[in-house]
Amino acid sequence: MRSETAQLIKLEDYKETPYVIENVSLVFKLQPEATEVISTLTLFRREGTETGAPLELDGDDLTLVSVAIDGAALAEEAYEASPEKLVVQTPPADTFKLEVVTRVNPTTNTKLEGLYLSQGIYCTQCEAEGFRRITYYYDRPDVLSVFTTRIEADKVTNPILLGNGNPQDAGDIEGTDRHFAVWHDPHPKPAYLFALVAGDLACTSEKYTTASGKPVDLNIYVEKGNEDRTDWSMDSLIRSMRWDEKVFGREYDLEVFNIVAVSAFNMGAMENKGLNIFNDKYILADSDTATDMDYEGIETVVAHEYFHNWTGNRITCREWFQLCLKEGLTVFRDQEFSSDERSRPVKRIADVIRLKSRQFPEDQGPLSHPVRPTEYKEINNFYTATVYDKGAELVRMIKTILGADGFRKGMDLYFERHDGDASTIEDFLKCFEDANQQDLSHFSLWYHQSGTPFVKANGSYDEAAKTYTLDLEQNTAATPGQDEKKPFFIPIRFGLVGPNGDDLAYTSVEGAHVDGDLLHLTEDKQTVVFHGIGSKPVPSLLREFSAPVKLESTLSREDQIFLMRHDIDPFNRWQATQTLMTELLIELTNGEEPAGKDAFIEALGHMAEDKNLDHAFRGFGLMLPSEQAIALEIGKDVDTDAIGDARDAFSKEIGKALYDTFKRIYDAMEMPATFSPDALSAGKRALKLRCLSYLGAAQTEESAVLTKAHFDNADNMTDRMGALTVLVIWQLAGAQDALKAFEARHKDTALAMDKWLSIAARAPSEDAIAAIRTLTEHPAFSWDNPNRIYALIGGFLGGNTRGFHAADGSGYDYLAEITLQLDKTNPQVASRMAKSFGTWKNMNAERRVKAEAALKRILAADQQLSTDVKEIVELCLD
Ligand code: 0A1
Ligand code: ZN
Repeated sequence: MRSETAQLIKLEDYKETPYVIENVSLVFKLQPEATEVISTLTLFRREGTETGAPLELDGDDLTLVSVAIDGAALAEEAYEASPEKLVVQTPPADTFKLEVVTRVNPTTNTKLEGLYLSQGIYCTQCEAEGFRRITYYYDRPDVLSVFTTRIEADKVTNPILLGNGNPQDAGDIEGTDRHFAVWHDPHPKPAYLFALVAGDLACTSEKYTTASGKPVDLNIYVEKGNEDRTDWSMDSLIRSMRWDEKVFGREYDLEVFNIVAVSAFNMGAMENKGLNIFNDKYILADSDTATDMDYEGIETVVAHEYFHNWTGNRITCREWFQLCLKEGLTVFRDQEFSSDERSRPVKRIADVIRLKSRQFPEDQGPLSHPVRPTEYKEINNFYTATVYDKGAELVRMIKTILGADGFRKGMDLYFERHDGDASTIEDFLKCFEDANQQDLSHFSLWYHQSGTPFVKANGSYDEAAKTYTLDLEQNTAATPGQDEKKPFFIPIRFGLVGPNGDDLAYTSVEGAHVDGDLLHLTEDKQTVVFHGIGSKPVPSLLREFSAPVKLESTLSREDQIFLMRHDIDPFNRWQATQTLMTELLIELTNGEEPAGKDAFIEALGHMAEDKNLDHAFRGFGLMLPSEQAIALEIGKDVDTDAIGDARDAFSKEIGKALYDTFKRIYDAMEMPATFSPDALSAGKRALKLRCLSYLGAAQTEESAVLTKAHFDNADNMTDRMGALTVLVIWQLAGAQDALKAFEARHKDTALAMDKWLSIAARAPSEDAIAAIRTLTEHPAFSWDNPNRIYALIGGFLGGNTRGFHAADGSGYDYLAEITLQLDKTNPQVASRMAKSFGTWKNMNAERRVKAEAALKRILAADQQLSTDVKEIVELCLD
């Protein structure tokens, strides 16, 4: 059951199941309120299990109809059934067939786990523990079985019936208005990869031939009326399939690959074998409703789910503690795919922005956990930025340390050795060790030790000796459950930049393992001496962001500006800009007048106009750190109003100082005649909009007119949404008209209205909570659909820092209120919202008092809390 009795699950308690499930045959008699599920399991006793040992299967909220073994109904005393468990006391033989009939109600399933209805479409979500909401089963990833699924449903309302694997049979059910389809998946899989879909869906199809010549039917199913919005996702799928063949040597392994887009979905998408189910946000796109970021997101998520076919499905996880085995690796693979399809440095910058804005706060607060945790109460709470994004960074570091060839050898061995297995991180690392004869035991600490390491670097040049000495130090603050930290193995890519911008060569080095441009920092403190350095260099450290650490450099502002202009590593040019912006913004927040501000603004102008740089890169370069990023950097006693004021004032100052520059770039930008989502066009739009946002920040009459005209003339969603955001955030003339015009144009397109809701949620307001309450009454909003909640409530929590962290505590009170409200219908969504409390300890005393009280109010509420919410709130209060 939930909360009160929720127990701590521990990695050390892992044990194999006493029985093995060889085959699963499922029959679904779909009915909106009473679906019958007939499950026939072929089981045998595992070697080592005592004869007659009880068989205990998982359930969640199940109604048992009947239970039989080898065709004979079980006597009442032979089993025990509750909604959460089915126990057969003494199974009669070593091999037997268990037939269980359960009844479930898809209509009332608001948790969106198990079998549910989304806009009249039956669909399932079984990861992590949703299968037990369908039938009693060993609902854990190390139980792999061959599934055959028969789906029966009404012909008119559900003409399309889909399951995992290949289609085997289909037809009418005589004498009824129902029909059936049978799907067979030859690849043994855990239950979390099970899926079915039934509904009246439109479909777009393509034919694909794998590298070895096998034909595959590709289908994307969507709600009727959306079929002309699937071109981009289909294109992304085909490119992903080719890429995985070319880069990892992995081919698809079934006759069909089906994707279904549904509107009610808790997460982004799900990699069910042969039948991916997607949140429609990550499938549907056309230029009128999707932004360039949406196009990129679709490309990434389609690729991610497809790549799971090998990293996740063919090789799965032994238990959920190994989640990063499939997720970190698959995120790494989708990042590499996008880097190859687009600009690698720009993609790297985007990924690091994401890591620093989502994972760093998590790892520096009460919700910090290792990439491979060792305990949890609710696994759904561990689909985190740490598991996914830091997990991907760890795989990237393995590649950095071993080199591209060594990495590929390790991956090849992993696929060869573990295909068909439920594996562990230890198995994964062993493949890289064995393929490269290298010891990765020190490196493996990254999987077990949580927290963001802080690396300090201090350099000095000895002109007479021609040496450059780098003092390096690493330190990781204590995190929950881990007081003492050991030093990490940190690969630091670097360059010693000479006066003309070229990297200086060294003749020899001592104090650390250094190979070319890669230095291994392995101890708490290391002094590294480079010999043969002809002139005083500026060190460029952590190029390409070679490790997920926070680098504290002692470089002067002049040196940072030098790197911003001259570093050959584009990532570090961007990083130097960010470091400077952050330093200046913190001083401005503290009411100081920062030294070097004008020189920085001038350098920013140069970067904006540097034609040698990618448009998208320049767009990113101009972006100020978010208010949350500044808050995290300040770290304690944060006053979000002061940060907001400083950031607004600095935006305005930059906007005014570089007004002509931004206007010139804006006016001169040549755009293609028709919309295309390609990276170059998207980069141009991003840079143009970044310039517009600074012009808007300057709040001149001209810039208001320009922004409104940009909005009115937009022929695509990127420009329309970008201009609307500038109008609303800077409260420019025309903002209200633009909001109304947007609404009138998109009122019938939910995904487009989500953008409207999130912009409205960010609007500056005297009474932000009243504004949000009003927006919850808007017809575009619904408490029943996660996307609407993520847009409005998520937009407020993540995008309206002043409102959420209001000093009077109103934002915290509101979050407590909606956490409790959402917990009654959808605990996963409730706990995702509640995670916004994760930074409360960094706030100033006034805010901390209010946040703590709000958190305690959740625990004390007169309602049964889900394990999901309870665990998050308790961790926050710990
Ligand atoms: N495995 C999916 C994400 C996912 C996880 C959990 C879900 O429900 C609790 C749904 C989807 C992925 O990584 O894409
Ligand atoms: Zn995934």
